[in-house]
Amino acid sequence: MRTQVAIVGAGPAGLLLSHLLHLRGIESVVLEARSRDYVEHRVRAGVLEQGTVDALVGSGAGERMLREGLVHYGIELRFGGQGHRIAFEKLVPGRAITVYGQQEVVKDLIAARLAAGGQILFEAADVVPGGIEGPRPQVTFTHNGERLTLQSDFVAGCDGFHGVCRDAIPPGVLRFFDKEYPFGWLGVLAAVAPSSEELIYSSNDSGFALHSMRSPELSRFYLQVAPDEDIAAWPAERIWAELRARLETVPGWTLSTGPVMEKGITAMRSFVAEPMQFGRMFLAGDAAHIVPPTGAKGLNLAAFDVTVLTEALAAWYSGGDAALLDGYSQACLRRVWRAQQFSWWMTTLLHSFDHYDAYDRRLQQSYLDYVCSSDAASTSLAENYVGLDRRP
Ligand code: FAS
Ligand code: PHB
Repeated sequence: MRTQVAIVGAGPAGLLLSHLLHLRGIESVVLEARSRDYVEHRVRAGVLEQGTVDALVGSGAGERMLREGLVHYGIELRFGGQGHRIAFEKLVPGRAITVYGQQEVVKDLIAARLAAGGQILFEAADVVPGGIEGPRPQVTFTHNGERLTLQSDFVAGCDGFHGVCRDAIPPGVLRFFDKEYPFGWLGVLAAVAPSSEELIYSSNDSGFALHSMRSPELSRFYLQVAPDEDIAAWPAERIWAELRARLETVPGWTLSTGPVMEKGITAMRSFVAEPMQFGRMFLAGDAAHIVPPTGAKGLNLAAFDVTVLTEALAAWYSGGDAALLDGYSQACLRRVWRAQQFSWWMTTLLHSFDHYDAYDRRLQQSYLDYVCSSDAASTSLAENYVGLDRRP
């Protein structure tokens, strides 16, 4: 098999890259380890930055998102018995977020690719990238019981944190930066109308809780739990009791409950691999970096990486100009580190840390109070949350 760009991974990064390349007349083949059904139902991120919305709409894959996505002009920080709205319309006029599940983005991009005759090989096993240091890389894999080789000009590693592409780069080339957090998130999808119009980030001594949503009928919640928490220890009754304890902290506000459709525990980590490229291999999305989901940046960073990579590949194919390809990593890393710092900041601002003493907790409360009472401080939160403009 032969193509111009071999893409490993059919998550948001790989699918959006394939779609954007197609619009520039550049061929690709996407190799995905899991089934179509699996990737289309994997519940993950939920908040799209303005730039991601623009990329989807601008590329013709945003029509259902515009119809079904929930546009929000603010979020609430809840602590000390009070709710504090971060009003985007006041602080960052004209910018908003769109709440639209990652699995919906994946469904829309798969549909767009297949409608355009794109090639996505699901259940591709034992993917092995090779020859990435030379001009003719290839990816071998097993599909329908047959061992195949895909020859290409470039390989895009969009296979997430646990993929194989990052590890295909020779030892000693990459430098890793990482941080583990002393807690995880228990994510819950519930068939109940949201109890709030907008997202609520709630900070308590007993732990953080987030009230998000997916539609007028579907709510999405997260609870800070121990990093090694066993999901079996969280029956629905306990989930609702803890969500109420951490969210019903403002007089008169109550949480509606309903059937739990899906629950799972996500580790919290920060991670960056530098550089995000080697030879003809380019890493994008979680394959290159991970952020704690507190700032809702993971999916949006992936989208940004592939818009940069698309421009670089288009310059190379249209005129042999390799400057943007050579500068890909640098162009992405400035925004990657901005999102890393913001995600770390939101996480340390809102979560409870066992090693915090009484003095630390007072500092945290004072900082929360300052962020919500100072226009300068809340503007900084708002502009990072809705996403800085798309210039690298
Ligand atoms: P992805 O991990 O989405 O996609 C990688 C794809 O590559 C997957 O489909 C995988 O099956 C495939 N793959 C892996 N290895 C392969 C191999 N060897 N061969 C072929 N294919 C291979 N972000 C938020 O903003 N908010 C959240 O609430 C949030 N929650 C999350 C919960 C979980 C459990 C996880 C893991 C992540 C969460 N994230 C969240 C971050 C997440 O949304 C990522 O940022 C986003 O999926 C990044 O997209 P990709 O880079 O495409 O990686
Ligand atoms: C979500 O809706 O999944 C979500 C929203 C905001 C976050 C993280 C996750 O910070």
